[in-house]
Amino acid sequence: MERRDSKDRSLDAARTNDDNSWLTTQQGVRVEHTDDSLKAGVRGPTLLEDFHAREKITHFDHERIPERVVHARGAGAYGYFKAYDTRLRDYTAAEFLTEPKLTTPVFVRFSTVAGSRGSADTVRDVRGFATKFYTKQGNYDLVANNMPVFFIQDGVKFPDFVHAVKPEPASEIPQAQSAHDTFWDFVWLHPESLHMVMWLMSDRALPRSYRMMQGFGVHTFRLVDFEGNGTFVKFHWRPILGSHSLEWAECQRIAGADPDYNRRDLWDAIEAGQFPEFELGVQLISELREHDFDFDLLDPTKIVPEEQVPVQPVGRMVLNRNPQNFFAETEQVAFHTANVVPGIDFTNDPLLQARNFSYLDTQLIRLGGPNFSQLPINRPVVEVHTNQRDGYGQHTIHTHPTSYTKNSLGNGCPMSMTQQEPPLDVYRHYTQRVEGEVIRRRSESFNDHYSQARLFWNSMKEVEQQHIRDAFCFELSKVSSKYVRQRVTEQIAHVDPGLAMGVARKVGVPEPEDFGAALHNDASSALSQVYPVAGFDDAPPSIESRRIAALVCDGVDDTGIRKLASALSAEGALLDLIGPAEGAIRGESGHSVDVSVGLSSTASVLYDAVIVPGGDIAALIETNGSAKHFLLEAFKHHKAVAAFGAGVEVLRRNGLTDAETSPVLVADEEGVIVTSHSGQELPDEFIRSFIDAVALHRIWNRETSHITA
Ligand code: HDE
Repeated sequence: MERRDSKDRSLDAARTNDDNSWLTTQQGVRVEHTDDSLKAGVRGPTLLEDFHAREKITHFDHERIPERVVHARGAGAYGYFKAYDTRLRDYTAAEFLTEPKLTTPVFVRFSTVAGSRGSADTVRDVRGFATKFYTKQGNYDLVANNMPVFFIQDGVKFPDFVHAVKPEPASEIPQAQSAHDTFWDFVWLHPESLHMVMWLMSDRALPRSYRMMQGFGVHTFRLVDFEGNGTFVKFHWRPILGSHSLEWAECQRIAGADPDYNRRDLWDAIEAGQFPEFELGVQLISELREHDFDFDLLDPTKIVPEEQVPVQPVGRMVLNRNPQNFFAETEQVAFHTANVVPGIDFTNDPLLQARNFSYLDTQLIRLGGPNFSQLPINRPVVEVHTNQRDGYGQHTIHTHPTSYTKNSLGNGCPMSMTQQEPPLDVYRHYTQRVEGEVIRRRSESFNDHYSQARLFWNSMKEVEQQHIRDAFCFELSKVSSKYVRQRVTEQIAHVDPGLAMGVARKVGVPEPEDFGAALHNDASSALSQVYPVAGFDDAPPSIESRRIAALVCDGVDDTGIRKLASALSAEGALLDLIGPAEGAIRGESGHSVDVSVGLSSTASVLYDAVIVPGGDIAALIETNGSAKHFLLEAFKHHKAVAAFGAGVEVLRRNGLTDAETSPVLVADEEGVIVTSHSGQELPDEFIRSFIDAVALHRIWNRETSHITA
C-alpha cells in the first residue's frame, strides 16, 4: 500500500462503507425490507405514508446532475507531484514548484471534449488533462489539453464554437464527432481554428492511452517571484511512456469493442501498480522578449516552437491511486483556471480571461450552488477561512461571531494582510500598467492563421501527413453541404495546396486555387510522434504495460510461451493467451494452460502486438476465421507480429513473411519477427527483436510503401 498523503487522509471523514450494516432511512431508522411498498391490502393502492418508499424514489429521481457542457466524459486518478530541484525559485513564489522536499497531492481528470458522458473513449477529439494540485498554499488547477493550441482566440467565441462542434441541433447526430456540417461550417468561417484543426485531424486526436499523451497549458501564463517580477511561462506535461496514438480505423472498432478503452487502461494500469508518470516542463520567456516572436504570445492559437524556447523539465507527477466513487470524486471535481497560488498569474490572453470567468460560473449550475468547494474532492488540504456564509448545501458550522471585515467583535478575524505582517504565502496579483481604449476588436498581431498550421504540417512525417489527409477526407465526406466542403478545402489550401487538392479530389469538390500565402518550409521536430521523437530520445522506448496477445489452442508450444511470457513480464508488458474458448487447453508438453480470453469476447484492436506460437497452431488460424482475422488485423494496423516454430509457416501461408523454411531469426523491416526455434530453445535475440519492435509502437515501414497522395 502506497503512503497516504494529506489529501487522502482528509477524505476519510467523508468515506463510508456499508459492511456489516443494517438498511436504514436517511434518518437512520431501520427499514424492515425494501422489496414491497406499503399498500392498503396486498393488491391495494400504495400509501403516501410509506416514507421509506417515497424517500427512496425521490432521492433516485434527483440523482442526476447536469453533465459538463464540454469535457463531459472523463476518468480521474490521484497521485502526487514533486519538483526536481529549486531551479524555479528565481522565477516563482509557488512552493510546490520549487521545493523538492515537498510531495504535493494531486487529482487528475482526463476527458474527451465533445461527447456526452456515456460516449465512447476512442473518438477523434481533443483530450482534457486537468490537474488539481492540493498545495500548502491552496489549490492550484492546471486545466490543460493534449494539444497546445485552441480553436479560437477570444473566449466570447466559445459558445459559438461549442454549438458548432456539438451534434446537429435537430437530430442530435452525430455523437462525439466533429464530422458533420456545423463544425466544418464554423471552421471555414474562422480560419483562426485551422492550426488546431490540423492537430485535430492528426493522430494526436486518437491517443493510445491517457498515460501516453502530452499535456499543454495552452495559454501563456506568468510566473511571479517574491519581489513581484514576472516571467512568461508555457506549461507542458510529457508522458514517461512516450506519446503514442491509435489509428482511426482501430478507434472506430474499439468504440464498439470497448467504449471504455482509455479509462479502463488508466484504471487497470494503476490497479496493476504500473503508475502513469508525467514530467512537468516549462518554457520560460523573459518579459523583455514579449515582442520578439513573429506571433503574439497572447494568442492561444500559437505554440512557442521548442527550437526557439526549449522546454525545461521541473518536476514529476505520478498517478498511483484510483478513486473509490466515480460520482463523488471524478464527477464532482471542479476545476477552475483562476484557482492559482502565489507565484502563478495570468496574462491578457483573451481566451484565458474568459475561462477565468466561465469555470466558476459553470460549477454553480452543475454542482448546484456556491458551496461546491466544500465537496470532499474540491477541498484544499489547508485551512479555509472566509466570510462567505450560507447557501445550498452548506456543510460548515461557522461558530465565529462575525462574518464581515473589518470587525472588532471577532477579534478582527479572519485577518487580512493589512492587519498582520504579510506572510510570503499571500496571493498578490501581478502589478502591471494597463491602458487603452475600450474597444471590441482583435489585435492585428493575432491575424496570421496559417503559418503555424503549416509549421505543424511540415513537421509531420510522411505517414502522419497521410493520416491527416485521410482524416480530412473522412470528416468532409460526412458533410452534406458541398458548399462547405469546398470552402474548407480553400482554407486548407492556405496551409498546403497539395493537401487541399488531394482532399478536394477525394471529397468531390473542385480543386482550390493555390493561394500560397503561408508557404514556408519551417518545421519543429517536437511535433511529430513517430520515433525517434525530439524530447523523448533520451528515454529508451519501453513496452511497459503494453498488451500483447498470443493465439493458443490445444497442442500449442506452451514451453515457448512460458519463456516468452517471463521475458515480456520482466519488461512490464502483459501477455494474454487468446484461445478458441475460455477455460483451459492442453499444451504440447501435456500441461494444462489457462486461456485468458476467448476469441469471441475480445478483438485484435485491443492489443499492441500479436504472437503466433509454435506447436499445433495452424489448425486454429486456418479453420477459425476469428483467429485469422485477429492476426491479419494486427498486421494491418502496423503492430509487431512474431511467430516461432510451426507458427512461422502460418505467417508464411498468410503472406506476412517470406522468411525461408527454417530461419534462426528474421526480424524484417516491416516488424515481423520469426524464428524456427521453439520451446526452451527460443533464442534471446528473437525475444529482444520482438520487444524492440513493440517498443516502436507501430511499424510505419509497412504503410509508407503504400502511401498515395
Ligand atoms: Fe475549458 N471548460 N473552456 N478549455 N476545459 C470546461 O468547465 C471554457 C479551454 C478544459 O475535467 C468547463 O467544469 C471556455 C482551453 C478541460 O472537469 C467550462 C473556454 C482548454 C476541461 C469550460 C475554454 C480547456 C474544461 C466545462 C474558452 C485547454 C475539463 C465544465 C474561453 C487549455 C475539466 C467545467 C474537468 C472544462 C470553459 C477553452 C480545457 C464550461 C469558456 C483552451 C481540461 O467552464
